[in-house]
Amino acid sequence: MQRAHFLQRSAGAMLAVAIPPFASRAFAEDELSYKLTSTPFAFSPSTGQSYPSYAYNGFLPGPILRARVGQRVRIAYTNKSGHDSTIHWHGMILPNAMDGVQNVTQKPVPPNGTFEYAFAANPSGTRWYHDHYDRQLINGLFGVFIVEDPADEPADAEFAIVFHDVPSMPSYEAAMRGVSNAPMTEPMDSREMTSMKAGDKMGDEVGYLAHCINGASYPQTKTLSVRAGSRVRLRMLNANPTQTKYVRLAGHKLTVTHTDGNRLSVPIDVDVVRLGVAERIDAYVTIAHPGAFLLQEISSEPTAYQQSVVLATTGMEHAPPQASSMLLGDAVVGTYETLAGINTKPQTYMELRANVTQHFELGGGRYGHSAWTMNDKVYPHIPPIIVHRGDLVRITYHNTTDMDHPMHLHGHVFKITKIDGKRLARPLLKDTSLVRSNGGTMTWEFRADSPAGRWLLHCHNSVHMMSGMMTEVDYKS
Ligand SMILES: [Cu+2]
Repeated sequence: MQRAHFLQRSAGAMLAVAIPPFASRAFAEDELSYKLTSTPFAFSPSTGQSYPSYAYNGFLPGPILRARVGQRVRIAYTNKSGHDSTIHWHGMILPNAMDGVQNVTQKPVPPNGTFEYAFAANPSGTRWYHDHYDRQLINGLFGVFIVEDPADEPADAEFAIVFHDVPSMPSYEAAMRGVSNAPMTEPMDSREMTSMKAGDKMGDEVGYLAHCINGASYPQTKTLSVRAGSRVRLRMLNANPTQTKYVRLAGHKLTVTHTDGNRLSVPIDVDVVRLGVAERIDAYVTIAHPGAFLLQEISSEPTAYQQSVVLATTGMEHAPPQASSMLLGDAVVGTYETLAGINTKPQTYMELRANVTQHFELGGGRYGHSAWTMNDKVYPHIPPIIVHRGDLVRITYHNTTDMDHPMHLHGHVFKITKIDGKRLARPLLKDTSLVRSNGGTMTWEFRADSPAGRWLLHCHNSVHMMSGMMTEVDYKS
């Protein structure tokens, strides 16, 4: 009891500083206990600003939760948010009743109600947790959940980097009706921007009032202390509900080792990391020399500089930091194709002999309309994919809309095997993946070997999810 209380009090404070090595005592325990309490929260990312939000244990983002892989975890949740609420453990494979989806896997936790989540932490990697009600998710109820893998390359320092933003709620409401006037924010020379045609009326973007890393806007983000020559691990999460983030560390390449917490078979060096909504990237970097370096979002949004944090070596904390261009230029961007390679010899690839196949046409999003569809239907009218334990499942997508869709499957890790007709050389292990706009296609493969139940399959863009782009993978015995 005392220990859980300690974790509740101390965990959040760790967020802006290096993640300390997991205490050997905690590592050895059979079971870890955490307490999470959601409350309304006045969020102040910069002096003089205050936005009505929510927080877990008084922290936004919530405390970093950690466990060793396979360790039993109990999380006692108390809902003081004032609204119905649940917690979803994103990227975890756990009993279906613990998945935290209101009215699908559990009854909503009512205001002042409690619920105990209990499961074994699996699989290893950078996972996260968040409320499954959109208003609370987009306004602060999210945090990182690290499942330690003892086989990972050791690092001299480790930081969780959460990219999050304060939504303009009128803009969010307008986007739900398809009449928002918020602009796209990808880098000016990105594929998304250059494929725009003059006069394109989006209507579906959400405007943001502040851009943050780990609970603050630059220059008030807390500087991360590093040593020259040290090997640093960054566990990055895009907790923004609608926007893809491009991220660069000035003067350094980033070595990507994990996508959504799952280890790449070959680490890949990139200049720019791309993080779709809800995605995680783990990257290692060796600090080249003494200095101060800006880790920043690359974007066409005029206030994007707020989403920056300085990595500084001792004595350089107050030096003007080295920064990056807001254009991609000829930078190597960590797209799926960059991370996985393209297979030029398709005959060498053993295709999964799927016995369950499902194709989805992703549609909707017309100006002035609210519907986002899968095969022309909206949730709950989209027939679920029915599987039996042991089935080999292939899902294909064709995105006919003008926005990328970060499609997320609960309770499973799938492989991306094919993008836009090209086979990946080293299929990527993911729980969320961007299906490219304007005709993009993608193939997922996975074995249905998760616990039985109803697992949501949906777009993680909150506007799209709430406007119908959601179905289920349901296990039948
Ligand atoms: Cu979407």
